[in-house]
Amino acid sequence: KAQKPVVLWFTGLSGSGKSTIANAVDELLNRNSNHTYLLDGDNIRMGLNKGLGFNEADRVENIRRIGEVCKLFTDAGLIVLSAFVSPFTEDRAKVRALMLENEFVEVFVDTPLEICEQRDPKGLYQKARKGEIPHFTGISSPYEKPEAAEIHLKTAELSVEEAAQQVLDYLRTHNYI
Ligand code: GGZ
Repeated sequence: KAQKPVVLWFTGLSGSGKSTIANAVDELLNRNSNHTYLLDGDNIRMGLNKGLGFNEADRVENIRRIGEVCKLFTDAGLIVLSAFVSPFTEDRAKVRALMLENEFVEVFVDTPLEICEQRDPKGLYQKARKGEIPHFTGISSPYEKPEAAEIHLKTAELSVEEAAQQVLDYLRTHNYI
């Protein structure tokens, strides 16, 4: 089935729903017979980027390597879904610059900090508040919001399925799928 390679770059706070929504988009794309690959902490920070932590230098290197992997996979023709906090505007811009024109679509998973902190599925915010996790995004490390993301998901107003559908609509409207 015809598709144009693209990176869907999900960015947002810990607990914002990046991975959950990216997985829902992945499932919809696969149902549509598209060829995809999903990158997240589970398959990158456990393997290729094992040994990188969360200080600024390590995050920069984390995102740089992920960008290079995205480049390889789009060269192979895939639709890549990448779900990392990626808190720094400059690092996201560098990945964008690595890709061909129109092969990078930024998806801002815009969930307010208060909601992420209320959810706190892994108890990380609570630990961060107690000072037990240094450089925690939103608490003791900055998150620079995208100013011009192609797709802005206001998750407080959307279900996971609606958010995923918004991404699919964008891909259809712009003839990626
Ligand atoms: C932010 C952290 C931290 C710190 C561990 N700050 O909710 P999660 O658990 O599953 O998602 C977070 C994930 C962030 O890794 P990324 O590779 O996406 O980050 S970045 O793009 O900034 O390199 C969280 C967990 O790892 N985690 N420590 N200090 N998130």
